[in-house]
Amino acid sequence: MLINKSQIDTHNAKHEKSHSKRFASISSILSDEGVNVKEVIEKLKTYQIAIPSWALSTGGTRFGRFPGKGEPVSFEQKMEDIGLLHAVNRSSGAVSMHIPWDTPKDVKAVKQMADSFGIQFDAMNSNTFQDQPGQALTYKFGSLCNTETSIREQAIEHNLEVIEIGKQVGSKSLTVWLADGANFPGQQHQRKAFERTLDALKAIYKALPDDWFVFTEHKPFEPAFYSTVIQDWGTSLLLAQKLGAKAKCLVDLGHHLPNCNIEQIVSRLIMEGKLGGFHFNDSKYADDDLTVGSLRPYQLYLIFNELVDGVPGGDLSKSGFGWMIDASHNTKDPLEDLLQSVEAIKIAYAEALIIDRKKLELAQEKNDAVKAQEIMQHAFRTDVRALLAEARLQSGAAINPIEFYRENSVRGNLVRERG
Ligand code: PSV
Ligand code: MN
Repeated sequence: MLINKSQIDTHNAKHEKSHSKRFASISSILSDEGVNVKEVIEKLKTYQIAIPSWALSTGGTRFGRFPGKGEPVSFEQKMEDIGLLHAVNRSSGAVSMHIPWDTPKDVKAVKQMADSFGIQFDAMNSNTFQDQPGQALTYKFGSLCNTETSIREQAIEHNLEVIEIGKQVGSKSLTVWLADGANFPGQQHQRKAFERTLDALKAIYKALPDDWFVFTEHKPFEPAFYSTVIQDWGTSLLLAQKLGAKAKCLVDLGHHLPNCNIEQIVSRLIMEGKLGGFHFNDSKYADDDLTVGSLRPYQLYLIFNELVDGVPGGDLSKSGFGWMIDASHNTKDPLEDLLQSVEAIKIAYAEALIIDRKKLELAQEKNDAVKAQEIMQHAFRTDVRALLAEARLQSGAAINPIEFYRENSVRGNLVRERG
């Protein structure tokens, strides 16, 4: 299903009056506070968030899945859905591919399709955490850390194949998440498992084109419940430092133990030039993969505060980091869910952009904790949604993406097309 300009125009005409009021009001308040509203809007317009190729269908839990209707089956249909999202919000102009879950039959055709929708290829994701049909050797006891050389070689080979596909579509990075670990104390020699993983990553690193990065994604548990080989950002950083300049760390928000200070991890990684990118989601208990910002929007904002502070000019679209949503569950329409996630990410970004950093620095230097908190929470509590709507309006997207989606019965049309 294609979204045409006249549908967007009709929607915007209906909503423009109330939007203009809100935008005029927030612009005047922010200008009085010394914020360059035009600059904020420009940054919001260029910042794009990648949609994972696997998140366009209803997710599930290990207890089952309740598939929705009109869901994409082929990779081409998934690209169509991302094109649709991007047409509605002009903020989802990238896709992150998962291989082999979403291996396109015709890579060239998919690239052409992406170009026609204005979609770039963000990081490629390899998968050595499951056995695939017809696979020669099992990953039951790990992939890159496996005690068997032949299994490690098979996993390395898979990563090289993913790089090859990535080269054809114009991606510039590879994300490696490993399920490697142990369920029981003593099952795995901790140091040897790390060393084997490092050696295997070295082989992958060697095959990486000069203008590519490899990201290691840490996770403390699941599916291994006693230990994982890349359990935290310390191990991830260690690997990145040992591998070289093209190796960086990817932070999945759900891959931390409860109450972890993720924003501080982000700050440290930026400081060392080792932040590679993000997998965005939200969670209450563990790796819940819930809609971004649905539970802890303040944490998300604090992460964006570190990003804006750490990236020159606070312009995240020029940072070179990977920005992917890694959320999926079995309750919402996946497209509406992704629209909500993108919105939450951009709200956090906009709020971080309007922080009065000069005043904050002064408060920090004077150890004025009360003032610092006031400044931080003032920006967080400012309703920036009209700034996002204005950025969309200027980019030719819908003022209110979810309303647009419902007004135009997008899911209904997809069901008619796909069944
Ligand atoms: C693992 O929990 C993870 O976060 C990795 O990024 C995977 O590639 C993704 O989820 C999909 O299962
Ligand atoms: Mn992830």
